[in-house]
Amino acid sequence: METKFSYGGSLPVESVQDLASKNQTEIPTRYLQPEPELHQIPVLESLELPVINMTKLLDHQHPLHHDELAKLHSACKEWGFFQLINHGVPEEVIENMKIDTEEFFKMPLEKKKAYAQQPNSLEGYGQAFVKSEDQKLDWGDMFYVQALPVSARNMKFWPTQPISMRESVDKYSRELQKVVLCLLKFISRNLRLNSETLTSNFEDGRQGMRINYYPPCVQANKVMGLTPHSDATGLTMLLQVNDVQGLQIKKNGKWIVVKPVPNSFIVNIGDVIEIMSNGEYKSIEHRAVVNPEKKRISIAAFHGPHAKSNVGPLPELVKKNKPMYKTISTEDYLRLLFSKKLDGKSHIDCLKE
Ligand SMILES: O=C(O)CCC(=O)C(=O)O
Repeated sequence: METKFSYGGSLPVESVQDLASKNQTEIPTRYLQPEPELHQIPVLESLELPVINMTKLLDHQHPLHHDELAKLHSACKEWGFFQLINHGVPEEVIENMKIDTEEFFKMPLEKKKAYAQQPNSLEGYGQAFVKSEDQKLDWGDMFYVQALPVSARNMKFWPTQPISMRESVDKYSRELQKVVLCLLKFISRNLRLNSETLTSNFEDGRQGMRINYYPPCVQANKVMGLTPHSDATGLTMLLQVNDVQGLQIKKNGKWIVVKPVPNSFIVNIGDVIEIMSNGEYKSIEHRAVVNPEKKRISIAAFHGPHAKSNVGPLPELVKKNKPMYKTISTEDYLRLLFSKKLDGKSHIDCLKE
């Protein structure tokens, strides 16, 4: 049975979807970001994320199996991000998740508020990581639940409307967990580990599901949908729900625009894999920008180790090289994470040796 920890919550703020529906010509200053933070770093449209084909990874007889493994290694090492195709998640499971997500956000504010975040919890409908009254706010709402392990679910936050949403989230979360465990086996092999090494930490692990809703914004180039950050967990699978781009990742000092490939998931290395790999793979900062005319919805599923696992460099990887990060319990790690606002890779820096 998973212990339910409380990691502190987020200060309640107005729904951005509601604010955007008021058709103001100027938005409140709390959402306007300082110019340098928005536009100092150049944005590049021309680079494409590596695309990894799961079929080639799974089929050991495939003539390109070893090439695909090498491609995965280079994607994890050089990019920290890739798009995954032929992932095996049934189309119906993805479609149902998309439909119910859209329907949830179409509900009137009061109905969504029935699932509002409570003090001291990040689950539910609201915003994440609002830690002070003078902090700049992101132009987006979110809905977050702890989806796995099943024993950690708090059903109070699981919508009963739309009527199929609970089932959709359940099926979707289990399918994604399978894909992640599979990918972790290949990642282990690429790190010269036994193929079960990473999965032994992530089997029955934690999965958080965050649905991000970014309404259109009349001052889109002055706001941020989601502040630059790296993901604190191990491996994230991101699904773009509607056909509007917004994700950008930092590479070689530039923001790279991500153009999702149809029927793919965008997968990224999180801080826990950076730490466990002793820095061989790096979690990469990313952000979401906002469209002036269209809403954008994405679903991020964050996969972390199980509660009994420690977060630290894997012993097999520190035989020859010294550990680059401290080792702490998963519980202390999560406490550290949720005590701060999102701020690039600042929280992993606290763990550097
Ligand atoms: O909306 C996106 O594309 C990015 C989402 C994300 O980075 C997150 O939820 O942590």
